[in-house]
Amino acid sequence: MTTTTLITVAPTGAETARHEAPALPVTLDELLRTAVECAAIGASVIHVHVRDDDAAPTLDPGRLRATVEALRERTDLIVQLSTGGAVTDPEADRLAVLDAGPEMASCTMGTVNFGDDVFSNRWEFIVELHTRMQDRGIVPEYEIFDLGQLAALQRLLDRYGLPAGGHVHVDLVMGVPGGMPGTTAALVACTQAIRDLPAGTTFSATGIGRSSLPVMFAALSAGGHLRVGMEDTLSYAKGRPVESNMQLVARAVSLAQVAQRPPATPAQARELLGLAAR
Ligand code: KMH
Ligand code: ZN
Repeated sequence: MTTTTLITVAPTGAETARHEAPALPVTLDELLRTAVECAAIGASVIHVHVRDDDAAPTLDPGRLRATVEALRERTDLIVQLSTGGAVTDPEADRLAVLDAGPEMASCTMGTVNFGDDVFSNRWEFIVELHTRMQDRGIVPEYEIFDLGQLAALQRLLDRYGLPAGGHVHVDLVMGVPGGMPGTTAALVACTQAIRDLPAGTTFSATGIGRSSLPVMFAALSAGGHLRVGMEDTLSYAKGRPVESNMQLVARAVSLAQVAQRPPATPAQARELLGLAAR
């Protein structure tokens, strides 16, 4: 029985320009401030994309490493680097993200139309990410943009074995134009497919844009965990732009408390996800 809620903050992403959302944390200082604030109110995981000096998305190895080190020094959050990057990032650079030494990294389970773009995740690339993470003891979060990607995950685990730590955790990224819709029905369909994955598999969910709230309610009622943040949501309510990542985390925390599943501490989150204690 799930007693706590893992709350992941995804503060920046790779798609939104600073001028579209002035509160978007794009510098290391801004990211650290956001991380400290969100950790203080209940986030336990941070899903990280970094930006360059012009606030453009980058997978620069030096910046990634410095970001991981600074976050570990300043917070107890589980640092999960994005290997998705931006839709234009080459596979080699996405694989090299693992060299920055995060505790966790994302691993998207298939190619998906992504608005007007294509987010490419070939089978061989997925296998390479999964097996490199196994070798290095990095715990994956499997990003699921569509129902069939859960079947792909089952195939991956059948052929290549469990991830580092032995626990399987997926994140349902719902409402991307081109992926599954951010609806209760779609989330329930995913929970059925998750039953075919190894016993104890956990899931979190995030709804892009206006699907944020319906997905949050559906995930909580289905025993799932939550991801929120400005990577996914820029509108707090109709006509009200998001003021900060903390505002979104605070809302997730209050809903988790209403559901009587308070936020997991980072230590509880490490235990749940099969990570070594710090
Ligand atoms: N930026 C998207 C194309 C991930 O971080 O792993 C991919 C993404 C998924 O954000
Ligand atoms: Zn991401």
